[in-house]
Amino acid sequence: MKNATEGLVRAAFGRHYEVELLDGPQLGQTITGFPRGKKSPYACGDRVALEIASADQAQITRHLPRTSLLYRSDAYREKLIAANATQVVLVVATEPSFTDDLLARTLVAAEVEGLRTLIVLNKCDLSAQLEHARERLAVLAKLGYRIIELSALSDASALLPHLAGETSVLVGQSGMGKSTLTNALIPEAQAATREISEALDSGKHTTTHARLYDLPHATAPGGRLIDCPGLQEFGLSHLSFGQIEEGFVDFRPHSGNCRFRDCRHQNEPDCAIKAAVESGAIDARRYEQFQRIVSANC
Ligand SMILES: Nc1nc2c(ncn2[C@@H]2O[C@H](COP(=O)(O)OP(=O)(O)O)[C@@H](O)[C@H]2O)c(=O)[nH]1
Ligand SMILES: [Mg+2]
Ligand SMILES: [Zn+2]
Repeated sequence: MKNATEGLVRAAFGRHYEVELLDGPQLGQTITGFPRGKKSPYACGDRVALEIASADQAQITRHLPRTSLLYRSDAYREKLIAANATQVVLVVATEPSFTDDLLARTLVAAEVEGLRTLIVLNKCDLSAQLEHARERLAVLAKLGYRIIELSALSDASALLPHLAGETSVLVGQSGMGKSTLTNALIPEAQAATREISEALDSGKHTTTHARLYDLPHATAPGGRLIDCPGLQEFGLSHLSFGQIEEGFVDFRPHSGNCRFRDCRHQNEPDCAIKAAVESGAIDARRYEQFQRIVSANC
């Protein structure tokens, strides 16, 4: 007789998942969950239905309704990042340099999914590139995006007030300091990282899978944090022209005001977006970024 129950995906390894049981006699315990068939359609943060197979293994039969799903895609497949997150924390650093493209694409994905966004400029102790990084982020600050400057190695507490009650997913290129932030905010996370790197006997701490942590109640009540592997690209093949446009918050006041309803905002007459770029209402760099994302999708 199979024992059905519910669980929370704490870590996603691709072909299997670490799942915390949310009910039944093993409540609170963690078991290994396997998907049915060849697909791995679950993400870190998913609530799933399970059939318990043994004391430490279960089959995942489906995911329960999601409040959000952050994912990226290329022409061939979708890559799930996190389920049920409420906020995307985009981590960039003074060094190594970050790419505007990844930043813009992540913001679009978050906007379309209705997630709150927060940008962290990390490694502010490395002051040589600090001003340059600030200048690059200024265009986003002007749009109203919240930007928090900190040095995760010495003090990550500036982030705490923004994490209470949210399920935040850390997104960014590798080496920006996502895991350092996680370790600074969550005591158990540090232990887990150390154990893994000792077991592998490598000095490296490269994150290979997404993991969901509970933030301490004393510092960020109700907060959860998902640390993810670094991204080099954020493919948006799953988004339509209209969705990408919607993801550019600065385009919204002008959208729908072009002469042609199917305006691509290139060389059409009476284009409200181009007019806004010319008047300075839309930053030219944002317009170019939009055109790059849209043309990559064709
Ligand atoms: N100087 C400095 N280095 C940092 C800071 N935060 C992280 N690092 C370093 O940056 C490197 C990459 O950090 P990591 O957390 O693994 O980045 P992740 O790939 O985004 O998870 C590590 O060597 C960290 O020690 C910081 O605030 N200042
Ligand atoms: Mg990492
Ligand atoms: Zn137009």
